[in-house]
Amino acid sequence: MKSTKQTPEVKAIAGKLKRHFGKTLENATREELYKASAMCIRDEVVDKWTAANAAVEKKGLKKVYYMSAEFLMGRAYINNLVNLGLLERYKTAFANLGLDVEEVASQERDAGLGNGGLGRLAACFLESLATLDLPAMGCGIRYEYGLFKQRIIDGEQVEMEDNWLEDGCVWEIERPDEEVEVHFGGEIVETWTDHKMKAEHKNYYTVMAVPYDMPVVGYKSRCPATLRLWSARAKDRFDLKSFNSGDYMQAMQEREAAEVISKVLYPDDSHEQGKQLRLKQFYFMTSATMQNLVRTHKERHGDLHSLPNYVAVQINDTHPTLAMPELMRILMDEENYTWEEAYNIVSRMFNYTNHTIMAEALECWEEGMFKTLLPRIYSIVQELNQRYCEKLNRYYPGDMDRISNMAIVAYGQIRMANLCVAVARRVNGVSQLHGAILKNDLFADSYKIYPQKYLAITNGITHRRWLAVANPALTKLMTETIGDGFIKDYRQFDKLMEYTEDEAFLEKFAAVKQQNKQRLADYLLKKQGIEVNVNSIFDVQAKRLHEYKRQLLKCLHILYLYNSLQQNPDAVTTPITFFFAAKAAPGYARAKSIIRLINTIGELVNNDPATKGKLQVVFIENYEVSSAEVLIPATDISEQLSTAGLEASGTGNMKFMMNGAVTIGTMDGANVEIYDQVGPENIYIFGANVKEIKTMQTYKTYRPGEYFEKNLDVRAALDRLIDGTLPGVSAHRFSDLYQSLLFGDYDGADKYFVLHDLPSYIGKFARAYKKYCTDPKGWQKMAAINTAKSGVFSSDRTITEYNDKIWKLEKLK
Ligand code: NBG
Repeated sequence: MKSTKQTPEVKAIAGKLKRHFGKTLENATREELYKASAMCIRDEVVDKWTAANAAVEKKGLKKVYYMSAEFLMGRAYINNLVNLGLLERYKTAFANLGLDVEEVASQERDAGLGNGGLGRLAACFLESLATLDLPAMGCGIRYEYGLFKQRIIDGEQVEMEDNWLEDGCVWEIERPDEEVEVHFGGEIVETWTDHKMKAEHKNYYTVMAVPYDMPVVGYKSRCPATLRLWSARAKDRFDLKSFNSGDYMQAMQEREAAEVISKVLYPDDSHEQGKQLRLKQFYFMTSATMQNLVRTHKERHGDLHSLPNYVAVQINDTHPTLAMPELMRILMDEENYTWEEAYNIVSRMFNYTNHTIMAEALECWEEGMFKTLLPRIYSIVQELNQRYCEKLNRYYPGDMDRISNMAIVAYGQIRMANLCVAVARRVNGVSQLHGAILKNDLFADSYKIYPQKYLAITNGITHRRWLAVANPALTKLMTETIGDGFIKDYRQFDKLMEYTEDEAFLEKFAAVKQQNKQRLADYLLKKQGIEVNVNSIFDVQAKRLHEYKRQLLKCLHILYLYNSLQQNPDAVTTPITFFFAAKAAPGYARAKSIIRLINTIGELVNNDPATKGKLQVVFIENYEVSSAEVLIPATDISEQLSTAGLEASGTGNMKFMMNGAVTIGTMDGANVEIYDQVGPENIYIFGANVKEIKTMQTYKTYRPGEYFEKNLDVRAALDRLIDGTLPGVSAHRFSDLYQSLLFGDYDGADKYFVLHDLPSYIGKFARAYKKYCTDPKGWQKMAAINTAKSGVFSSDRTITEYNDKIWKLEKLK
């Protein structure tokens, strides 16, 4: 390491190295350099954050609490530098030390406290809130283990623990002074005085909730957001009494039992499991947040009646639902408010976002378990239910079917979505299509009573991370072309439209893509030892593995191309690399089989002389935020294949579009709005739309067998799953997948309509392929239009809408 010019940053880093590690610039490890420099950056962040918190408090500004069981933050280092406007200085500092800032930054572990879209959306929202100077706090759980790390061994997914806190996290600040008690179990004793019931919770056990704060800085703004994550601890960290009496196991067990609550993020995406611990986790984070919020408000304003003027709460899917009955409990049992007073406050403060209509993801808790674990919350939920059903009976007199469908408690189950819909002030969907499905389908009966409750706010992504951080080459080109105003103001993306006919610009745009393809190739060589052809088309499907997202459809398409090449070597001229990146929930056997299938198809096409060099299948291991940042900017074709009506929005689709990929997709979720932005000539739409799917469902007219019989291409592709020609697996390995496509799980049809949409997909892909091969200029123009039209998918737009329509926060000036 050469140590030459001492910039202020170099000096600061040297100072931290000396004080915290007893090292110098010359003998520090890369990891220590990362930590020392991150500490310098953190100082800047914390200065800003402390000042902003004081200013927000002084001015008494309203704040949004964004409650979420997941925050998929990824790395913070480069993002913080970009947002603080310090990237160039740190680049120079490390260049002086003979190092590359990106390389240092890659020492940071991803904060992977989320599964997919829902958790990443929460992370994007915090960054936009900060950039827009809107006072905000994200509230969740400080899982000791994030989402599992995925390894692929012999083609199969293997899960490893993600011990992300092992070496500490530079960005978090522990707040022991703000810890609170959370109570579980026990029983409720009711006493009546003057016609007023007092509920007392007895014989409960206590878990301590300790907050850790992580400031999230915005881009050139004043008001960093706070991500507050709660960590569970035993009340007595160490019970000396039982230890001394020789009862070591007892002492250790109690501690373990408490701390297990924040041990691990549930790695399921739309699939439920581990019920009781999950319920504990959700109550833990909601109770801690509500107690904290009440305490803060009382300190500042005394009276809690004014809470809704100072606080808006957004519930991210149903996981934090219990915050509503929990606040009722605090107001009634601890603050002596009447039911009516408490309900009045709660029903004005809370709003609920629904993120999926998949039935298995709409949380229900078994009544018995709920009552045992949370007896007081149970009685409040019962009362909420009773009053709600009485109200419903006035709208739908005697219509018991409808009322029991809408009830909060029915058939021994407590239904979180119904509780949200009953109590929350606003209920929103995450794309226009999804919002309409909520109104007309999922919550139709409630919508008829409370139409003013419902709205749709299309998701967004922060273009600081997904463009400025992830794609510096494109950011530079855009800055040279239209100035850097777009980084703060998403509306300025549109200025690029002027250049989409400009040959010189398009050439540079293509060069940027090429550079990013090379970057991905280097990354894969280093990480997985895989070589990819940077002169091939990069076709990417990256998202959680789920049947409704239809990775299987893509598999069948590749088998179709493979079959075509066996007969006609000219069927593929320009080579194509198919990238898949996906984690499957560990308990979701079929999803794991699909991963195995992808890798098996890879083995087939990557090694067959007829396809080698023309088709390549690459499975990117352990898809996470930091790998997405390398993958997305390198993509030519973005695969968005969900069955119409099932993907609530999608946000990956927006990231790809922004980075100049052309979408091939169904009319689903936000794809519909991408289509509206770019126009039919700049997107490839295939397959059945929502209406057509509905018709097939209603009249049961979908018969997969017919596609199999009549379409020889479909049949030949599908037959590969069971005819013994796939390498390395027995002929039975994929018979379940085969069956699922032909017969489904019930009703004799696959509920994801894969074979129905496959011929249409094959046709559309062929059109896209032809365009890419025969009209490269035309393709570049399409790609550039996609970037130019992506501004509206910035989460700055999304957050502005939430604020205008729901939260009504005032900016910190
Ligand atoms: C996901 C949807 C996506 C959507 C994100 C963010 C869940 C439960 N839902 O379509 O599947 O983009 O939420 O809203 O993760």
